[in-house]
Amino acid sequence: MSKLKEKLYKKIEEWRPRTTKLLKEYGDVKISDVTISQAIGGARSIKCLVTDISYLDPLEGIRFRGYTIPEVLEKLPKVPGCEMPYVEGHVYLLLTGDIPTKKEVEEVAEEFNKRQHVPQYVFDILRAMPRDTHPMTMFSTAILAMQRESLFVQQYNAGISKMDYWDSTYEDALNLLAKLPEIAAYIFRMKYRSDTIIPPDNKLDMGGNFAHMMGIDKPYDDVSRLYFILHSDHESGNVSAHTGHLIASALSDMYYSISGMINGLAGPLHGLANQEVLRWIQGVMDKMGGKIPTEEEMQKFVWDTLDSGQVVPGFGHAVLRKTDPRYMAQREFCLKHLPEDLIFKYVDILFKVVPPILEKQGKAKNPWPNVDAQSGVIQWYYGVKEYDFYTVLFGVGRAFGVAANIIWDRALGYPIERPKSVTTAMLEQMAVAKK
Ligand code: NMX
Ligand code: MLT
Repeated sequence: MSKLKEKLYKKIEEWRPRTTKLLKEYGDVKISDVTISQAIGGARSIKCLVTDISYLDPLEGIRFRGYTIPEVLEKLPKVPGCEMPYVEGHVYLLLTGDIPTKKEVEEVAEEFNKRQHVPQYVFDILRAMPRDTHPMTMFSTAILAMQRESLFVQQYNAGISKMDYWDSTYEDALNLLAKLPEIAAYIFRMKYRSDTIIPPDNKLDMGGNFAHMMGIDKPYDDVSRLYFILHSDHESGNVSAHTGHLIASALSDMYYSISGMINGLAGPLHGLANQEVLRWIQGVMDKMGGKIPTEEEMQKFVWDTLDSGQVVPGFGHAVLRKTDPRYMAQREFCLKHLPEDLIFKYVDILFKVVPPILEKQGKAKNPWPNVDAQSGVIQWYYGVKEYDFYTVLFGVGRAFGVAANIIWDRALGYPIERPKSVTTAMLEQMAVAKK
């Protein structure tokens, strides 16, 4: 058994009695009420999911296993000569809750290296798809195609105990996660770089190897590490994490679950917003003939978007009520590495003009920018100008958090998810009865 798996096993054994005790002794304690507007309005703020991988405070933003983003970036072991930590170390943190030592990170990197080989049939399937297929469709399909590899399915069919489900789920997770950077880079090079594929270099860490396979020089390795870490998890109610959890709750395996969560991430109100931000900014740039707009000119573009009934991409959030710390982490990177970049300057003006406009319009509950407002700028600067690829990068990162959640769901024996629905007539009756 690998050191990581051994540690995880110990943590699971320690954790199980906590969940059992809560269920047995306090199962009827009420933690949320549900109103009609929540039932119709996307279950907003209803507390009915449990995860210990990350927690999202509306004013503070995300904490991964209790650590804020600056703490994660500071405490996790760094790749020698680089600014950013190993993605492998972040995976260790998400899974176990502990900050790993350098040696523990190297062991995880070794684990991933051993599992990295992508079966040829995955590439064959990608190549058989029309080249103009959206990269998220390709990414999801490639993951789904590997479902035949699932060890969980084999072991389930062999009749293993429920207590052991997590073990083969963990194996599936590591096998799949190890392959995602290569699949993503393959899609990119096949679609956008005249089909010139760059094979992996097993001597590199995950972020370094991804930059190498993308064919982009330093500091794109650090950009990749930062991206994968920042996008990894956002507690469990967001569309992608919730979709992954929901699918897995039917005991569908990791491949089905991660492919499904990628499909949820591909929506413009969720992960696809990062491509929408760049598309929207490009539209503004075209109108401005490439020059930097004044604040007044930018205000007009924002109002035009709102007046035409569209949302301003990259702003607003279902939970956050302040600027997303993931936005701030990327903004700091931009201020250090690309302060004079034209698109960064556009984003900077948007940071100033959009929140007061959304406040004035009075609809959005959160007028501040989210992670997607800033992420495309960095990609564009380092040469990834094909913005429909951006959500794939989000997806690689998100897979680490969703997979960690699913392993723990299985370890703690969470049941199939099945909320109850009511009819409109029932709501009307309940409403009248309350008057
Ligand atoms: N621009 C214009 N209108 C907005 C925006 C925005 N950025 N954000 C919210 N609103 C509107 C929203 O459409 C709704 O309008 P209506 O009453 O006509 O249906 C109203 O404000 C209230 O919405 P909220 O309760 O503030 O937001 P909700 O929780 O429903 O949705 C988002 C959250 C993130 C879907 C929403 O803010 C949005 O559409 N933002 C733009 C797209 C985006 O950036 N998505 C990425 C989110 C992060 N991620 O990576 O997933
Ligand atoms: C996410 O990272 O999943 C988004 O910010 C959306 C969310 O948390 O609802």
